[in-house]
Amino acid sequence: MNALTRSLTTFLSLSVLIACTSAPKPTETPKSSETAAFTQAGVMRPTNQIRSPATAVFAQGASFAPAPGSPVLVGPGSGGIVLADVNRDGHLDLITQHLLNQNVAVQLGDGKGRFTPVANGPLKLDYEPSAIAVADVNNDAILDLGIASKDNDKAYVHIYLGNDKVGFSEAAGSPLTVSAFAEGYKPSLRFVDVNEDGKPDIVTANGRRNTLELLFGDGRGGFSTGPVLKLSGQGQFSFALGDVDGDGHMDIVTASTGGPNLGPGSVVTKRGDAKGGFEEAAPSATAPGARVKTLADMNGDQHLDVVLSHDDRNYLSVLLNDGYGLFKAAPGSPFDVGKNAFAVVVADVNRDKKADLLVATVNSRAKPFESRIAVLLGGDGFVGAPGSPFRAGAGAYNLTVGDVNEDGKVDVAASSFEGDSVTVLLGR
Ligand SMILES: [Ca+2]
Ligand SMILES: [Ca+2]
Ligand SMILES: [Ca+2]
Ligand SMILES: [Ca+2]
Repeated sequence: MNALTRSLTTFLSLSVLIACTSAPKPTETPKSSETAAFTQAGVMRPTNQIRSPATAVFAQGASFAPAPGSPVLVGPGSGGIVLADVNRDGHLDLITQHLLNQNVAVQLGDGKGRFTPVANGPLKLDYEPSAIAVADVNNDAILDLGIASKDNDKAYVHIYLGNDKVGFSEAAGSPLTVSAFAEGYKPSLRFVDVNEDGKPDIVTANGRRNTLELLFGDGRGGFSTGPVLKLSGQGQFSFALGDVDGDGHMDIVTASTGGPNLGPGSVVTKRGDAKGGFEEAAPSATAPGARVKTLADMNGDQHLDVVLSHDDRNYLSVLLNDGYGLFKAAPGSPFDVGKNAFAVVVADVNRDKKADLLVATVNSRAKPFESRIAVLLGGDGFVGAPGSPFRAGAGAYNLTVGDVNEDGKVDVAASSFEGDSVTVLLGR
C-alpha cells in the first residue's frame, strides 16, 4: 500500500469509528445536573464508577504523554478537528475549523508528532464555518473539504477541492443548499458512500430539527439532492453511520435527546438499502439527553454497538447490538466519566483487541472550561488507563485519534475552543 492509500484507509477506517465529534457550543449547554443515572427500566441508581488501576500506574507510568510541540497553537475558537494526509507525504496532518476566525486551518505533520502551519495560510471564508468533513470527492487522490454553514435563509454545504499545492478552491456548484433556515443550528456533516457507487455522498443534518439530508456525489465534485429522512424522537438529534444489521449496506443510527423536560432519550436504527432508502426499526429507550457519539464493536461479537453521551450528565451509555440493529444497555452501562462528555472515540489503545474509550470531558458549567481527556480501557467494564484523565486545553469539545508519530500506537488530538490550541497526546 502506498502512503496515500494508507492514509486514506486510515482516515476511512477512523471515520467509521468517529461520529458526532461536532459538539455543542459552550453557550448551548443545558443547565441541570444529576448524580444518578436513568436506566432503561426507568430506575434511578448510581452509575458505575471507573476504577483506576493503582498498581499499573506505578508499574508503567502514564499511558499517554504530550507530543513535542503540544499544545499546537491554531488560533481561537477551534472546533472540528480531522487528522488526514492533506499533502500526500504519508504523514497525518491536522485540519481544524475556526468559527470565530472564519477559517479552516491545515497544519502539516512530520510523522514524529509535530505540526507546522501550511505556508499559504488558512482557508479564509466569508462565513462562519460549522461542521467539517474530508474525502476525495472528485477522485483525483487529493483530499477535499466539506464545510457546513448557514445564513438567515438556508443551511448549506460548501465543497472545496484540494489541489497539489496543499490549498483548496471552491468547487463549481458550491455551496449546496441543504435545507431552509431553522431556528437554532447544530449541524453535522459526513462523507460516506451511501448508494455504493464508489463515490462519496453527503449525509448532513441540523441537529435541532428532525430531518437528515442526503446528497449523492457524482465523483467529479458535484452533488445532487437526495432524500430527506424524517427522524423519530423529540428534542435534538444526532446520528452515526455504519452497517449495524450486517447486510453489507450502510445504516444510520439516530438518537434523540428527549423532550424539553428531558424525558427518556431514544435510539433508532434506519436500515439502508444502498439506494438511499431506509427502513426504520423499533426505537430503544435510553437515558435523557442522548447523543450518538460513535458506532463500534464494544464486545467483540463483530456487530457495531452504540456509544452515547448524555447532555449535562457525567456518564456514557454503551448499548449492545443484537446483530439486527436493535440495542440494549451493556452490563454495567452507564459508565461514569467524571465530567460532561463531549467527544468520544473508540480505539484499541493498549492493543489487547478490546475496544477502549477516549473521551473529551469539559466542565462546561463554568469558566475556565477545564478539560480532560479520559482514556478508559475496555474489558470487564472499563478501567481508567494509567495516568488518565489527561489535561487538555480549555474547552476541548472535539477529539480525534490517529497514529501521528507512526509507531503503531494510537495518539489523540483534541481541539480547544477557549484554549486556542490542539492538545496532542502520544500513546506510549
Ligand atoms: Ca480530490
Ligand atoms: Ca455514492
Ligand atoms: Ca445494513
Ligand atoms: Ca503513535
